[in-house]
Amino acid sequence: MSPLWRPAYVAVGSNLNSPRERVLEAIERMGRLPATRLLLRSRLYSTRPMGPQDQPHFVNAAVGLLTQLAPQELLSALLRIEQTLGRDRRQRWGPRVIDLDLLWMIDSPVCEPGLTVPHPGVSTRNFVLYPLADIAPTIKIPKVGNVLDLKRDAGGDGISVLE
Ligand code: A4P
Ligand code: MG
Repeated sequence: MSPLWRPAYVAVGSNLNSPRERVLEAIERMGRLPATRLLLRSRLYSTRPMGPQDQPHFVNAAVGLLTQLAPQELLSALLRIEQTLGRDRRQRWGPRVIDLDLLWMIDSPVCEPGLTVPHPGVSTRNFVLYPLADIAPTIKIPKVGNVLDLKRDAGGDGISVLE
């Protein structure tokens, strides 16, 4: 753990077992992580699935944290929350009770087996960029781009505000 508090952004997605409630539960649990403060939450979005289409629409959101955890420690905490909510990993891009992706953490690029930050999906997915633009429209992710530019380029196909 570092004495420094660093901003970190996490994408939240669910399309099983009352997705809206699962998203809110995951957010609530992130707010209770040690050495971590939940500062910002985006609106909730209803989004068309990327990947297999024979699955329900997703609810997606994003949160902004301040944390003293290292990226690996934060990922472990996120994976524990996924397990608590009953995540089971089967099909790639298949339906899921909860998915928590560490999108970006300031000054902490990581490229190692099991963890890539910035998350490779952040640059093109509108279900990530719309929520992220709610809470961090002005940030520039190094080697990826400005969130608002990325959001504009991704377009709003299949996405609508739920709340
Ligand atoms: N991992 C590596 N880097 C990271 C990171 N930055 N954050 C590793 C989180 N995890 C990271 O993830 C597999 C492993 O990725 C983790 O164990 C961790 O060590 P996973 O969530 O089990 O795999 P997955 O989700 O099935 O595959 P993938 O490619 O990660 O899928 P994505 O990118 O998470 O996309 N459609 C809509 N509308 N909304 C969605 O939220 N989500 C997905 C999943 C597909 N379609 C969707 C949505
Ligand atoms: Mg994931």
